Amino acid sequence: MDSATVISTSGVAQLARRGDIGILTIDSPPVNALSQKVCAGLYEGLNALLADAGVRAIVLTCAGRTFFAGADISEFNKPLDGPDLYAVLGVMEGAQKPIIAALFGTALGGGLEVALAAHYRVASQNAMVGLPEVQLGLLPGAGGTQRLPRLVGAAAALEMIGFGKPVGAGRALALGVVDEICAEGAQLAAALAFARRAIDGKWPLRRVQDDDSKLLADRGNTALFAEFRKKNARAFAGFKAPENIVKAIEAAVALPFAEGMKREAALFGELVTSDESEAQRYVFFAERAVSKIPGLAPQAAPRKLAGIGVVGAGTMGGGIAMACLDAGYVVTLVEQTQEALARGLGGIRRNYQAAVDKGRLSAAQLEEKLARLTPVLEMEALRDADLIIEAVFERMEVKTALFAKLDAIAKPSAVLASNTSFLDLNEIAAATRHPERVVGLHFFSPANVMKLLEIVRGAQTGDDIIATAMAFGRKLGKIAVLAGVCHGFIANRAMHPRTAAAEALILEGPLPWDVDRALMAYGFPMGVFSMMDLVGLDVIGWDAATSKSETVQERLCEAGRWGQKRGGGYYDYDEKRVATPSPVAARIIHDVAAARGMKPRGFTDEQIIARLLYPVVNESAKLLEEGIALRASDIDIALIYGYGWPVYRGGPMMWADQVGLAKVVAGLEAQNITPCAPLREAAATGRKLHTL
Ligand code: 3H9
Repeated sequence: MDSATVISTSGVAQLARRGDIGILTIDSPPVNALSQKVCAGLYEGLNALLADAGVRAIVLTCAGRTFFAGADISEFNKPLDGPDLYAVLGVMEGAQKPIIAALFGTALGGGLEVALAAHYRVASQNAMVGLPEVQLGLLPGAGGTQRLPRLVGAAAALEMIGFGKPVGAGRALALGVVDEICAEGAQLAAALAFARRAIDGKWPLRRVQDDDSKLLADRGNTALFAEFRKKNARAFAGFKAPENIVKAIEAAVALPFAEGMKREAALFGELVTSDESEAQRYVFFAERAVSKIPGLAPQAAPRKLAGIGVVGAGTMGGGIAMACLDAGYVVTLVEQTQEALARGLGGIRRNYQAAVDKGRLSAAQLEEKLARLTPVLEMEALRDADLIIEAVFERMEVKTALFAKLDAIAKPSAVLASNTSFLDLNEIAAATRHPERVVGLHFFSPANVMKLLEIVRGAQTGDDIIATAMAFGRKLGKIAVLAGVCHGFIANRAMHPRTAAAEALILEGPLPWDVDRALMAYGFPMGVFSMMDLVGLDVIGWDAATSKSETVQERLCEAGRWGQKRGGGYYDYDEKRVATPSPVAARIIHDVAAARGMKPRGFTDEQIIARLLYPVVNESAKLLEEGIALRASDIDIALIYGYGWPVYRGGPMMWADQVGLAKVVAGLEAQNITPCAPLREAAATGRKLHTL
């Protein structure tokens, strides 16, 4: 192909010509987000090519790794300075020359909306396209909700925009989102050839907004939308954006384009200023910040890991082994007795079999995974492992004895990790001759499912070990959060006050189901009492030998109400483990409260939430102050992925800022809890807690 002649390069925009075809290339690393600068470049570049009498068609593309990946998320709610995205789209749709967008990489959000305002779209075969705004608590606000349905029909648009999952180029072609796909990386050549045909064939200027033929069938079809809402009510609960998206697509079907655009703008306006979207946009950046560890020695490269050893085949060890197998590792699983090993293996096989039964895994994949697992009774089998993860009984002397042994067996380059949830990692590391190779890998149960992995850095843990652990977490598909050593690390320590507050609160009036209902209405997937029943009341700090019938938990446990496994705890459970409020538990609570002279009173859901979650905010601020967490947003991420803190609340730090720190401080004081100094200082000075 003849090379193009560059006409000008200014800022992010390069203008070039190949014969009578103009090429506008935007170059704004890393992902060509549509910042104000990019919009200005697009606006001026397009206008220049449109004004150039020698140009008869325009190809629009990007340099670098991707076509525009969306609006610049960091610029929402910033004052506008220059032409915005709407102005760019106006120029495109008013153009009297065909504009062909050449897509590659990830054409997402505003990026796809730009492409939809072009007359034609050509995509590299490995490109992904989509409107993922819902994941940021938004809707596609640059015509996406009006143009995409015109190309793909209302039902497909509901799926694509409602869930925000990008589709591959092949599917995009089948749906009608793009007009042609080409070999990987050949999008510019293909778009130029496409433009040539458009010029020579005098093709009409095909504006998406002008053709609503695919929408006609659904005009008046209210059932389509009602069913979509009903089917997804659970998935969408608590989120604001999905409902506005459905409304916007309803408008696309029912209204002329210009009116639909006005409706979209109003619905977008509601979302962009909402707390939910502010929280979700923050989480987007927080998720990316969490993997950045400042101050690591530049030469601290991750070690290569191939073989993983797991010591302990209980629930945690089994889950960890599965997580490693799922990531493609070769795993050696060690237990002390044949019986325990067989039980652990049985559990792993059963879990995989359940996935096969649900069609999520093939029988061949199951066998392939198990073929990479070597169950053994001898610790010496770990001599070649690159990483050994201990998941044995949570007692210090057990762990130190094991680490001393591992230290002698493991090869010098091996990383030694403990899955302890509460114990002092430094003491564990001190049992070895090389504490610098000891790290905490704190998985959450079930370890093969839960996304959070806390990487615990001991006083002597080497930088390269931290780098290795972070890379390992990524390979497992986890969100790895770095934590310092303290009792409970980040997630468990931050959430402990919630449990303590809940246990105290039920003596004051609200019953466990009232508390759980308030938490679920707030957005947690499960209430705190349901959670305790699930884990087992007997294993969370109860000892039959010392039980004195003083607390509700003691009374429940003494009565054999150990939770779900016993058919009753705070709730009663039927044979299918369906919970109902328990009159027995209510009586015990009443009796314990009466014995302490407490009289029940009413609490609103808001008061229950303040009572339970303000102490979490306080503990989180302490974690930050003590340097246990690197940044506030790491705590938010840990609680979102470890405890199901609703993403549209942004975690405790973001939520506290939205509630108002003065209110949180006053609420804590009303509970006789002293707000920690940084929280008080932030409230007094107007500083935000939720920094990235
Ligand atoms: C929208 O378009 C609204 C419209 O309807 C218009 C309404 C008017 N903005 O993820 P990565 C940064 S909403 C700003 O690590 P990957 C990111 O923070 C938007 N920055 O790479 C990171 O920075 P750093 C709809 C962004 O290869 C760096 O780029 N679009 C944006 O794993 C690399 O990102 C979306 O929701 C952005 N839009 O994944 C798409 N995107 O290096 C959001 C990325 O400093 N983006 N950055 O940490 C993504 O899904 C992924 O970033 C992508 C690349 C798949 C593109």
